[in-house]
Amino acid sequence: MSGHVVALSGGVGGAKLAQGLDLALAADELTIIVNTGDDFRHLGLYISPDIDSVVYALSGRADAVRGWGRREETWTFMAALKELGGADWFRLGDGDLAMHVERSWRMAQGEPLSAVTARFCQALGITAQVLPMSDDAVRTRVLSSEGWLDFQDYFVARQCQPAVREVAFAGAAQAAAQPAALAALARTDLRAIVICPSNPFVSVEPILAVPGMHAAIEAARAPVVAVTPIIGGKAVKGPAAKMMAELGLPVSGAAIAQRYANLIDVFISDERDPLPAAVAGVRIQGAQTLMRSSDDRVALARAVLAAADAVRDA
Ligand code: FO1
Repeated sequence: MSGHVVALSGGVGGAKLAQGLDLALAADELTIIVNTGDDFRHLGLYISPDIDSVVYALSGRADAVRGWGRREETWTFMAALKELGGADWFRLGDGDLAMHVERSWRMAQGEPLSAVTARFCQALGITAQVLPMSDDAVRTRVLSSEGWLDFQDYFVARQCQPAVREVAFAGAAQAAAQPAALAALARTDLRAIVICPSNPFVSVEPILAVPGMHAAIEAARAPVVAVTPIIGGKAVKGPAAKMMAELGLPVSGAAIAQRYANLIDVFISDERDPLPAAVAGVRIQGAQTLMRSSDDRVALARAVLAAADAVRDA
């Protein structure tokens, strides 16, 4: 079956499935709408961590162990910065630095984030359309046991240690959804919308908080499939499980399925977990969701597409 696929993605886990979809689909069949709630300015540079992760994954440059940044990275800049007494809590590798410098000066000239991202994709041979959810600033903030924290202060500087009480998306109400993202969701040849196995609270929900995005997904003429970021009561990477516990939710795929219930047609749980109890209007099925290799990514992408096609054919 052919048709266009739209994926919603955060960083690490989302980028892996985005890469699987990219490998499983033809060149012009994939649009990825990426969370920009983690973006911030650091050392005068504009950093867009989830866009970076998706671009590195799709161009085969991602570091598999750290989950962010480039593989075969060197750290001369960070060592020199440390010698000068500079801020070394957020690590920018030597190769990665090029991305942030090039992006920052272009944005300072007035180029929007979407245009810079498209430029990078073209330069790195990425054929999928990679779109920031908005070109306007939306900033994820965490109300924690230590008060309100900007996202990277919570995530990197504080290593997700403070307990989370609430998550907010500053600027979301005033942000304009990326026009190309709305256009992709409105396509008549749309085959599937995929919610990648990203953290629901800080990676997927910022995208849904941009006005028009939720409604565009609801109105889309294609099945919506979400993949669990929780396996065996744990997040594969990152603080999703810890956050769920702190927000008073059961740490399970079932709780994620419930959270997305009004938006999705299919929930893909990990095959090692017992299938979550029925959620009204949602098909629940198991698949191998842990993506260790490129083959795993493609296999999961194919399982997701097959699940969407089965809903369409039913
Ligand atoms: N994550 C870390 O845990 N420590 C870092 O020093 C760090 C640096 C970094 C630099 C560029 C970039 O694109 C991402 C970076 N990340 C780092 C990852 C990132 O902050 C988070 O993984 C995402 O925001 C969550 O999706």
